[in-house]
Amino acid sequence: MRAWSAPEVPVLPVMGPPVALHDTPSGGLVTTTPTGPARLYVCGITPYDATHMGHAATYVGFDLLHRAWRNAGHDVTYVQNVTDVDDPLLERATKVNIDWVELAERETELFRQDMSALRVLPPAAYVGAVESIPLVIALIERLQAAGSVYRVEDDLYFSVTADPAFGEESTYDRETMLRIFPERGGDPDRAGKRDPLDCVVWRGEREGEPSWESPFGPGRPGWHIECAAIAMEHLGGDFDVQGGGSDLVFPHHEMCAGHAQVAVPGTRFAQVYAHAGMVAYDGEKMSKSRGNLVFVSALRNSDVDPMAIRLTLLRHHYRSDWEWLDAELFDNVDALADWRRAVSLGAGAPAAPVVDTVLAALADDLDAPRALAAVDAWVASTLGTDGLADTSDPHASVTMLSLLDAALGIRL
Ligand code: 5CA
Ligand code: ZN
Repeated sequence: MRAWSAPEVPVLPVMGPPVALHDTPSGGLVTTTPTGPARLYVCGITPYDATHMGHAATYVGFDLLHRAWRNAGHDVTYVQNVTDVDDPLLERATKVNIDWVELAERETELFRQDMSALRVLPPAAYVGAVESIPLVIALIERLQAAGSVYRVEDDLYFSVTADPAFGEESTYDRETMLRIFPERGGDPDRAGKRDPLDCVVWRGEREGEPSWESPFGPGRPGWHIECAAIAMEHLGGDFDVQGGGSDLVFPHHEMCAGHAQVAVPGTRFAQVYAHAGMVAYDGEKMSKSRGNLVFVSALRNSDVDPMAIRLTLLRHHYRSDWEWLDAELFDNVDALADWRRAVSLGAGAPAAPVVDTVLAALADDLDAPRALAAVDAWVASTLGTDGLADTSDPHASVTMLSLLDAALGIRL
């Protein structure tokens, strides 16, 4: 599948520090140590509706990781999927009476435009579930060979007990897993399952649903096996970071890890599992199923500067849960105007210390709010809003422009 076009990113004259990231399984900070290109997988959209601020916050968050690695001297191999066949997509297509393929293509294209506008660096491989069906079939065959797959009517299930490390990604106890599983696509009560937590890897054909031929009969891929197959194919085992929103901690990332670890015993799926917080609106998690959405494209259509949207997202640490407030967007439109005024002066307050602070903050679990505080302070000193204007650095504007672009993805 085609990704979106890459924005130009300035190369900074100084190298950023190694990047540390919060890891869900260990609950602590882990310094990433890529050997060769840093390998990142971030779970992509299910394209049945437009990109909302929750999606945008997650992808902008992991874009900071992409940029921090590049600024630390690493090449980055970034892979993202598109869940272009799954229950919610098919349900929406039926509801609005449009062909599911057309719906998926339309919303994926809108997502590309939203990501470009927000200056999110594109993945090197942008991979759909449908085009990955041969990979999914091959992975299911490996799981079958390992004895971890069984049939319930026309569906194939993965035995979670086949992975000795099952549960280590989320660290949830069984009771918590059983509570969350049905809320996120699981079917604990299905008769014939060996363990209520076992998940579907191949869903046999249902009337009115699309299906593909396979050695297990016609059907379509389960959700978790899609990401496991795509990540293993495009990144190999034990890649650096598996990312997504915190709603994917369980079952999605646990099951992906389980599939990969049973297919290739003795390996880990990913070294670090990183999760972005949930963005709410009107007091509840912003989600397509609840309908409490603020769309990136709607704001763009109302001539909101995408950089103001990005700045608003960056004001919140990627791991925190927060609520989208329109007032914050307006504040950030004003802040950007101040930033632009400051960099238009040429000279300004010393920029080198800001470079160090911003790179250090971002390498420390992508602490964008701390980085932005340093930028705001530089703007205030340069404009003299906190006293006398400081113009002691003749090259300040040039330095700041490339720093904001390279590290934060804000192009003024
Ligand atoms: N296609 C699957 C992943 S394989 C999926 O979860 N799609 S999604 O469209 O529902 O979400 C896309 C990405 O946005 C996921 O990483 C998800 O964790 C994240 N996300 C969804 N809702 C929110 C939200 N309210 N706040 C932050 N991130 C969110
Ligand atoms: Zn995924």
